[in-house]
Amino acid sequence: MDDQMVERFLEDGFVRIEGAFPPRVAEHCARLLWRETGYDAEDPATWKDPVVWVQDMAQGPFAAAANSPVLHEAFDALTGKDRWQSRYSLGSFPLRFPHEEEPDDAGWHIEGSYVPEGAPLPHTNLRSRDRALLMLFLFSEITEADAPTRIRVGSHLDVPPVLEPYGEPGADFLTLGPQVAAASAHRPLAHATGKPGDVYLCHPFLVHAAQPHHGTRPRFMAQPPLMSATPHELDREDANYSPVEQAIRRGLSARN
Ligand SMILES: O=C(O)CCC(=O)C(=O)O
Repeated sequence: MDDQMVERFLEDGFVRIEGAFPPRVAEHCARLLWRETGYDAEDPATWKDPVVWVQDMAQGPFAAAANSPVLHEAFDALTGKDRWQSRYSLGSFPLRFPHEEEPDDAGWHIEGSYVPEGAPLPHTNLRSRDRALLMLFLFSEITEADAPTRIRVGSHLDVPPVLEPYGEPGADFLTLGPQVAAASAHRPLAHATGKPGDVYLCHPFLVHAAQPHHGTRPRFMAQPPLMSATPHELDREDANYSPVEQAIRRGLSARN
């Protein structure tokens, strides 16, 4: 993670770390994920739904994937040293299978990051309470034909002005979805393609979407958060802003 990569993260809202964890570890994770689906990897007739969601996986290979030295270095560089929480499991796996049927979860959105007391849905606020990054961990070979996540390049800069009026309570992802989709419609498109072991580190406000899978090879990916260890600050006396915070400030000042 050098200065050029940090600058790319600020401008595009994401960086791809190739070989962030060993392909052998990815293979082991994929085997454990197949077991969760109940499908037979060798028999497409058993792949009955377009998407199977798997939640938290805490076996050794998942902890290993999340804790490679190169990822820790990147977490420090993007969110600030000691400002993120280690994680020893991975969660939120949308496993996508080639299918005639369209999935019902392919709209443009940003992730919710915390659930306020009594609220039914996760919220996001301007200072990205609790969430330091959105991460995409790749466990299968993903080309454009394998339903890669769609990303609007630079869209993280369009989101702060959308969030600002909601103040500290923020808003839930159903309220925000159509607004962030409209605010980022002009952005160019990228696809989260790559090899098993690659990881995309994304700004929490990056606007992204799934897509139907009309290829042949199941797509195995996780999109867990990196949680913050300390609250993000948008007004620091010492100006020691992390790139995540700098990008939020950039998004607000571009609007003014
Ligand atoms: O499956 C994908 O490509 C992305 C899924 C996603 O962004 C989500 O459901 O939050």
